[in-house]
Amino acid sequence: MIDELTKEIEGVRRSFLNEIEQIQSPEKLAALKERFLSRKKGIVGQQLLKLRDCTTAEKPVAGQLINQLKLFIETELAGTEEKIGARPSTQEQWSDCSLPASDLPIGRFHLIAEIQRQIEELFLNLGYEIAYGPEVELEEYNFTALNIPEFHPARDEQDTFFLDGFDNTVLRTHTSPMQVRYMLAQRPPLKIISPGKAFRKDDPDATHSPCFHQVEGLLVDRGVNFSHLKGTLEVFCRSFFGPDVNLRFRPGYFPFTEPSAEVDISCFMCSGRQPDCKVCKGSGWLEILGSGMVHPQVLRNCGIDPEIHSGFAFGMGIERVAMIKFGVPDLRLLYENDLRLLGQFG
Ligand code: 2NL
Repeated sequence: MIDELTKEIEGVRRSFLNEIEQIQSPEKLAALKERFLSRKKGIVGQQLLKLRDCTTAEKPVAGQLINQLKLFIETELAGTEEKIGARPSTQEQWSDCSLPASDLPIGRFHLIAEIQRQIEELFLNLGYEIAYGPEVELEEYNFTALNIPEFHPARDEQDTFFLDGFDNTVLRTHTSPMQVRYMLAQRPPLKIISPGKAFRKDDPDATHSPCFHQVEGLLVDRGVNFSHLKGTLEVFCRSFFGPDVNLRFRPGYFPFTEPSAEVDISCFMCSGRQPDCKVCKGSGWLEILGSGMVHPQVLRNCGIDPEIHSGFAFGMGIERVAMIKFGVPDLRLLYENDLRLLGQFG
């Protein structure tokens, strides 16, 4: 039996060599490989089946012969693959596995998160604390304590998300309620910023989103006046937009501040010198903040005596700041997760 098998194997080896010598194309080589080595019907596999007819003594010898045949065929196939260019030569394949991997995609912060962090860092350096708060708020903290009267349009179902089945709760429409919580829990002096998500029932368009981001700031102490507000916002704006920007305070209205002011910065692109400037549309100014002195009633609502303490507050939309600083034309671009846009920042 062994003699017979040895002869047969030698026959297979010769016919394989004969065939492989003539092969020029990767396709033909693949077909040859399939014919000899395929698991079920391959010629080598057929030889293995013959082991069944061997005696126990013969089996190990016969098995070794067939394995040698298989190894021989595999080696020849690999050599020919290389010769006819079916795979790169070992030299071309050479690599230094101790080198760091290349082209691994590295994550980064979303532009909104990045700007939020920049603003946080800036105010931390000015000695402020950061107070994050819940996104589901009590109407009391979101509206009432902030002097927003019962029939103010913001309290309408059209404008705010109310929570079914949970009385007196809303998705916060600004981050101010966290500042109310902070005032109720702490004694002045206090210096905080409150960054985070806020929600309003707006249809999405180029400048609106039902979920957006805000940073608000609050400082309460003895003797705080409007010039402290101006100085603080000037330091912030010059650090954030550039040392040369100027500020313009226009009278405004918010229920929770009195007096209130809208704050513009001079255009960081053209400084007001280019009538066709794309950033400021030629006006020379960019509106970026709302601010004011905390309304005495708001202080009282939060357990602070306005005869002793006063404070200033301000708020800005992070999306708006992002769009202005980086020239993003449409708010929705920031939420579409298109890495061609998002990959440029952070
Ligand atoms: C804006 C304007 C502002 C405040 C937010 C505030 C908070 C408390 C008391 C008083 Cl607890 N004021 N926040 C004040 C003025 C303006 O935001 O345009 N935000 C995007």
